[in-house]
Parts: sequence; C-alpha cells; structure tokens
Amino acid sequence: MVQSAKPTQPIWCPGCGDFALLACVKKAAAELKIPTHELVLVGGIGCSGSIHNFLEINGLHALHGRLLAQAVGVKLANPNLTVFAAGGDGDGYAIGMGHFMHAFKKNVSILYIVMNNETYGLTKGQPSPTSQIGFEGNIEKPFDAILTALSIPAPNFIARTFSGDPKTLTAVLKEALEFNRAHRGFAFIEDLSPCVTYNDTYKLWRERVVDVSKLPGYDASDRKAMFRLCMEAMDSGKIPIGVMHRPPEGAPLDPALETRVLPAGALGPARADIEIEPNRAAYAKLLHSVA
Ligand SMILES: Cc1ncc(C[n+]2csc(CCOP(=O)(O)OP(=O)(O)O)c2C)c(N)n1
Ligand code: SF4
Ligand SMILES: [Mg+2]
Repeated sequence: MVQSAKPTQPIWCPGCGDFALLACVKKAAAELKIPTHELVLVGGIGCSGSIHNFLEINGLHALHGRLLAQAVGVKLANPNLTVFAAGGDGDGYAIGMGHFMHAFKKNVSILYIVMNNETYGLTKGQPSPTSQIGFEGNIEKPFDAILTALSIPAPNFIARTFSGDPKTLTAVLKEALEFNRAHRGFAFIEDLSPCVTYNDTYKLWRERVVDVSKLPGYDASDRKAMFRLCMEAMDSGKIPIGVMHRPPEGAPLDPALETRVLPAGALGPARADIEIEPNRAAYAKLLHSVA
C-alpha cells in the first residue's frame, strides 16, 4: 500500500548498519534538494526493507523479493519521480534473484540499494546467499553481487559502500541519484551493513575493505579491467568498495527503458488525462478492441 506518511522511529537494534544508510539517504536527498513528494521508496521484506517507514518519503512495502518489479512499475507510471528500491541480501539475492538479474538488463532509471549483512536478520540470523562458509552451518561459498552486476553488459551505475564510512556512502548515493535523475539508467549500490545482533562484521569489514579507486589500473568505465581488479582484491582477502562501473560521460548509451517506451517528454500514465469526455472516442475504441 502506498503511503506518504510521517516517519516513525526505526525499530532496528542499536548499532545496526542500516542506521548509517538511513542517515546518508536523508543527507543525499536533502543535498540534492529533491522535493519529498517526488521521492518514492519501495522496500523489500526484512529489517532493511522497512526503511521507508523511517523517511519522509512516499513508501511502498513490496512482497519479499519482488520490490524491483514494483519499483520499475512506479518509474514507468511516472518517470519524473525519483525511485528507490531497498532491501536485504536475502530479499535481493535469494528469493529475488531473477528480478535482480533482469533489472540490470532492463536499465530503468531507479536506484536499487541492497543492505548486505550476510544473513537473514529479520528471521533471526539464518545463512543468506552472501554468508561465509561456516556461518550457522553454511557450507556454500558466498555469492558476489558486484561481479555478477559487472558481467551484465548494460550501461548501469554499480557501486559497493560500507556503513562504517558514511562520507563515501553519501557521495556515492548522490552520484547514483544524479545518474537516475538524468535518465541515464539503472543504479545499484550494495551497502555492507552489519547485523550487530546475528552477524557482527564491523571489525572484520573495517580491516578488509579496500577502496578500488586507489588500486593501480582503476578505470570505472572498463568492465573487464574492473572485474580483474575486484577478483585480485578478493583473492588477497580484501573486500573491494567504491564505484565499480559508471558509463563514460558523453559516450553513446543504450537509452534507459523509460525513454524507450514512453514518448519524449511524456508525463507517464500516472499523470495522463483520464477524464471521460475528452477521451470518450479513445475509450470506445479500446472497448471495441477487447470485445
Ligand atoms: C515469500 C516469503 N518467504 C519467506 C519470508 C520470510 N522472510 C522474511 S524476511 C526474510 C529474509 C530477510 O533477510 P534479508 O532480506 O537479508 O533482510 P535483513 O532482515 O537481513 O535486512 C525471510 C526469509 C517471507 N516474508 N515471505
Ligand atoms: S536483527 Fe540485525 S539487521 Fe535486524 S535490526 Fe537487528 S542488527 Fe539490524
Ligand atoms: Mg540480510
């Protein structure tokens, strides 16, 4: 159900990494001066997915793993809105994996944020697709969302951030939102957001994160080189963070989906004139076509 509500107090555990992301989203939207009524956040199911309740924003609570389909629908209905989808690693990389892959291909100008804590926090700490071997009996190697995103050849914005570094997180959020607002396509940010109750990774991640932009050979427009750079960092026990892909400025791009399916300058179906009288002939034609 869509709500444009007054924010409530977060119900997260004290110290949860999601608090940092919440604060940075507020800061990024405020610094970009995006009017509140133009912001929509579609939340997944999980601790992370309740984030829209704590923001002054139009919010929609999606089904588990289905938030991207709903966020894409919102954007196509009204392309002038700034649309976020936000949820957890379980939501996005387990039940929602099919939608995850296709979102990159579709290339709609929305920002998808995954708060990755390597566990199902809300349901009390079971292993998720990103859990390390040995966590709660997990015997599978963790999935890496950045490598998967880099392997899909579409002109998306791709980044990983860490809730322990709010300055960079805010800067990356602002860049992603500006990318969306210029109708340049899909933006994905995986935020490393520790679950202090069931999988407290703050210390470990602080020791292991490495800023990719400081590595020799960094070029965010070169997918192949970035894939190698990330793999090499991971092989040496590091977790690469930073902007992993941004299409080169001014390069010919596959246009974002909303600019391909809607006429130029269209307000979108949500703002179309649906008055009966001026549209009577069009409605009659439509009714005949389905009779
Ligand atoms: C269709 C469906 N299957 C399973 C669940 C149970 N469930 C609720 S949240 C969740 C996973 C939460 O983990 P994650 O998405 O990583 O979010 P977090 O709580 O860690 O932020 C699951 C399996 C559900 N609500 N709906
Ligand atoms: S259970 Fe974990 S993810 Fe959920 S609010 Fe608490 S610390 Fe955050
Ligand atoms: Mg999780």
